[in-house]
Amino acid sequence: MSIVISKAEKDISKNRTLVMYLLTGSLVILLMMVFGVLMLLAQGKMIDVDPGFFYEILTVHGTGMVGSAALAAAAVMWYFLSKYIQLSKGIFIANFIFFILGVVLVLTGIFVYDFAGGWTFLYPLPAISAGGWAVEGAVLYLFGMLLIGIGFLLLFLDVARAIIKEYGSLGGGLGWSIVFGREKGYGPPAAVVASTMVSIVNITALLAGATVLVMSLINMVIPSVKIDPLLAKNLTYAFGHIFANSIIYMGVIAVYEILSQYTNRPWKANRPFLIAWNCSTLFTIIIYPHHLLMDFAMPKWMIIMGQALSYANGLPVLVVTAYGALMIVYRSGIKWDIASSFIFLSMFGWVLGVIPAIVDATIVINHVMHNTKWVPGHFHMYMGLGATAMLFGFMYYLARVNGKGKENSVDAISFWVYVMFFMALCGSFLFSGKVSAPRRWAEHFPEWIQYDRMGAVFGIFVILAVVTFVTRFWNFSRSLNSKLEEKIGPGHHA
Ligand code: HEM
Ligand SMILES: [Cu+2]
Repeated sequence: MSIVISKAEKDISKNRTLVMYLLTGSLVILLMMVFGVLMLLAQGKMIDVDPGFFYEILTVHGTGMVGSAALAAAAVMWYFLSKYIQLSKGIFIANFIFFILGVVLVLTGIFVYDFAGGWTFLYPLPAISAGGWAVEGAVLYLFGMLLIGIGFLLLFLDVARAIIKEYGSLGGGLGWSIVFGREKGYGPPAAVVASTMVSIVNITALLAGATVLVMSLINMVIPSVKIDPLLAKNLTYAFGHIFANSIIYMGVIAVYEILSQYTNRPWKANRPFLIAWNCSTLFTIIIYPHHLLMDFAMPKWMIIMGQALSYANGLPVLVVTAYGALMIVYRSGIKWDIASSFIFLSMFGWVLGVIPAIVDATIVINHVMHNTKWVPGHFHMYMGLGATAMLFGFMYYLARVNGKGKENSVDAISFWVYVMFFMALCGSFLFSGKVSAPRRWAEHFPEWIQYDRMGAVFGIFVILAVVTFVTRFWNFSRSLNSKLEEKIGPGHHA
């Protein structure tokens, strides 16, 4: 009896940390969506916002979305990976604490000291704002980012450690013996393969990010210490590109695990699957120069590599996953609830978003489209309909697993509102790009404004839908608290 309860307690307490991650992540996403609509209202001249404040909102929206989606996606990874290997709960909690501390500093830097240099904090802009913000603001922002990065770095180091312990090496986690034909059969569970990839690319990304953050901080304190701006830009985009991409590679673990549970069919890591993940591991790291196609001082081979391999980057994993998802669902008699619908949608959103991204990664097109709203148009598609769909799907799944999965028509309607209006929102961005509206401009010409206004309306509907998802999850988390108190008494939280 006591054994049964203590295991249950363990499960629930495990879920409590997870729930903190997901609740924080989804609440921040919701709040950032409100900021997103504010930007569109400002660009559409429906509200009057000081341009300086617009760029503060832009900074907080970009930073906050990627950070909170990564936090929630890390929870997805951690949850499923814990089925196969022993991860440190202490590190999992430490990452959360680093995250909260970092967020406080970042928010103070932005809203108290007016830092508005964008999530790219591109050297030397943070230090030289021509009076836009106090240097204290930039220091707080960069230091906050550094703390968030250290937390994630600890988490991925722990993931790598646990994978090496169980599978001998990171190559073991990526199924090299199968890839290189030394063995026949299947590799490690899909969740392990994906987590190995993510820990490799993100440890790389976070080290690059920490390097440029520390260098910039030193430069701000001792201005005579200068950095090569091109090096700084390379480090920044290596970090930004990889870290933002990793969200979907963590979220996709929910696709593998949830679809195989719902269909009662295993998702096996066969050789093509493993080869795809190995390719994406390498490509994700080396294609970031597609963010520097306009930088003529870059070595030409890096630019060409950035373009050529960008086509190949996400594609292998996307193909094996989308194909695998169709196959596993085909004639399986799967039950379509909100969780499985979100998971299936996420494949669709990912595929759809990659198409305009590939278009943009073509140098000739990039020279025209780059820095137009075409770019936010494509990444909102795979972030909003791909990555965050995986996260919301996982939140519904978690409630269901814990016996709190009572969904009703409000959830179903919200799901469809989310899909339709998010798609429309992305469409409005792509249209803005088509009429050459630049991205990241507070002031828009009259020709561009109609798309901003449409986008604002679509965004409001998206927010309403997300309020439903977050409220559901909130209620579930409260029921989890009372369940824990019943079992072990109040004031005795694990
Ligand atoms: C209601 C939903 C959303 C709305 C209305 C919205 C709106 C916006 C707007 C207006 C911009 C600035 C575009 C410009 O350059 O002029 C933007 C940028 C951005 N958004 Fe969103 N967004 C939403 C959801 C999301 C989601 C779900 C994510 C990611 C998880 C995201 C990530 C970003 C990023 C990374 C940027 C770029 C910031 C920069 O250029 O520095 N957004 N968004
Ligand atoms: Cu990129």
